[in-house]
Amino acid sequence: MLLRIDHVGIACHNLNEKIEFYESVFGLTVVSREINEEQGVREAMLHVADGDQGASYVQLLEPLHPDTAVGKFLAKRGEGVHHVGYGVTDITKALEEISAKGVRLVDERPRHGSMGASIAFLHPKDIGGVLTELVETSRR
Ligand code: MC0
Repeated sequence: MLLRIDHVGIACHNLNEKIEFYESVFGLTVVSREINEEQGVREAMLHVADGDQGASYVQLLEPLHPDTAVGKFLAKRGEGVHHVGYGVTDITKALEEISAKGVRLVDERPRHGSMGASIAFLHPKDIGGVLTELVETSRR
C-alpha cells in the first residue's frame, strides 16, 4: 500500500531560518513554497532524492497562527518531526482499507496538499504516536 516516504514534515518557528539551515548543512534545494490556509501552515518542500516510485522531500512547516495543528504541536513539544507522509497510488482506497482495520482517520476524504497532491492524515494516537499522512501525487 505504501510506495515510498514522500516527505518528513518538520515543525519550526521560523521557516526562512530553517530553509537556510537545510540548504547550508545538507545542500538541499527548495522546490516549492506555499501557504496552505486550510492546514494553517506556511511550508517549503526541499528535494532529497528520486526513486523508482517518485521523489522524496523534507517539508518544513511554520504555523500561520498559534491555534493551528503545527502551532499547538510547537507549543507542546517544540521544534522537531511533526509527521511522516507516505506515497500511495489510490488515496481513497487506502483510507478505506486503513479505516477498516480500526485506525482513526483525521481526514475521511482527501484534502489539498503541497505541490498539488491529495493528502489525508491518520490519527497519531492509533499509530504509536506518529502523525501519519497519505499522499497521492502525479509528480515524479
Ligand atoms: C498532536 N499529537 C501528536 C501530534 N499532534 N502526536 C504526534 N505527532 C503530532 N504531530 C497528540 C498530542 O500530543 C495529544 O496527545 C493528542 O495528539 C491531541 O493533540 P492536540 O494538540 O490536543 O490537538 P487536536 O486533538 O486538536 O489535534 C491533533 C490532530 C491535529 C493530530 C488531530 O493536529 C490534526 O488534525 N493534524 C492533521 C493536520 C495537520 O497536522 N496539518 C499540518 C500539516 P496527548 O497525549 O497530549 O493527548 S499540513 C501538511 O503537512 C500539508 C501542507 C502537506 O503535507 O501537504
